[in-house]
Amino acid sequence: VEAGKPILCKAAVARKPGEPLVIEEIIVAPPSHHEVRVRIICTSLCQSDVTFWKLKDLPAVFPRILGHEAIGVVESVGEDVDEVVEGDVVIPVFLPDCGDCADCKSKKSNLCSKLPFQVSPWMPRDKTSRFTNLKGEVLYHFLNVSSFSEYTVVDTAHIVKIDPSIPPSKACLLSCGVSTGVGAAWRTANVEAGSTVVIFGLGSIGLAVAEGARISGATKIIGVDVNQEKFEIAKKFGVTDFVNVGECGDKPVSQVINEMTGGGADYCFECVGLVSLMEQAYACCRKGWGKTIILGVEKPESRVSLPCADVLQSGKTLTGALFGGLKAKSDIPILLKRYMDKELELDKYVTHEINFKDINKAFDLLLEGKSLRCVIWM
Ligand code: CXF
Ligand code: ZN
Repeated sequence: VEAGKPILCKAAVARKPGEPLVIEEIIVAPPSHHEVRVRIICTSLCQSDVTFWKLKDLPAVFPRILGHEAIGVVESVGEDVDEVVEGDVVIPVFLPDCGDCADCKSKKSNLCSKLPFQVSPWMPRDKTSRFTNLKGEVLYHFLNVSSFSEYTVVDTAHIVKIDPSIPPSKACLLSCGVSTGVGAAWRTANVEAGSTVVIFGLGSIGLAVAEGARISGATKIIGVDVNQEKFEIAKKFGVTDFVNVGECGDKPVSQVINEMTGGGADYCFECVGLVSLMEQAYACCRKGWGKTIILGVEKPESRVSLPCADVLQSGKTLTGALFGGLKAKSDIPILLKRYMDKELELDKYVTHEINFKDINKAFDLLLEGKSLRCVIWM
């Protein structure tokens, strides 16, 4: 490969909704202004990849290169790039951090206003693609990363340079899911020692919230799920108590939790993406200071409905967060240090490791509920 020249490499292309990805030869254009071309070391599968892979709604965004949780090496840089050089190890992140705008400069926001986050099929700055195939067909980008390819192009606002001594299969987890959960407990909620926390949904995000709450010193961490088997796994992540939604009888789950906690939890996290659970979560955070944080992805047009009496009188807070409220460039290195200091545990999320050619296996495992994180080696 040579800087400034197109690269021919392999990518796993999503051609039709819900159908297995196809490994194809593709052409990756050189990075443009403020962009870097990255050789992916490994990537992992996040639920959002599956969500967009299944999406049938128009306008259909296929063929597309999915994947957004990854780690790689800078192969070449475009013009006006001084943050990284060829050979630097980087983590791509779906959420931008330009460092320049009012939001990026404020510690109160992680929602860059220079390159506002949107689920777009293009590069964020010039709204074009860097991917074509040998027939000249354009392949769409995904979440500003598209890591299911040996090489990808990412805007510098979406990369974080990291210490190269960190094991890649652990570091890549901080690119999306684990950071989102841990960050939600740490940055969005700011869970204090002694807190009571409730987590709705014990998938990777919920377990990462538990991890963040445990590190923050929460004493009671209640996991809520429909699958009893999740409790055993969740204990390793700090969950101390379990509520099986199927075993609440006639009681709404919020009532069960209000009874267990003597009036509600300090922090409730919704990690499924269901309006009904968002409402239940709000109903069982404590009056006066309870905070409910939504991380689950519902249909964008869905509406949450809250009793006005509670909104006015209860003093509760309801909020959501992208990427757990983390600022990618400054917070990922902190989380990596906490991993190196053996405070943050990442190894236990990696339930499977496979070769890139078997990428469809990662989809099967996640769909069957058999994996937390399946690391895919390029
Ligand atoms: C999600 C967050 C909500 C929008 C789509 C992407 N993040 C990563 O998986
Ligand atoms: Zn993700």
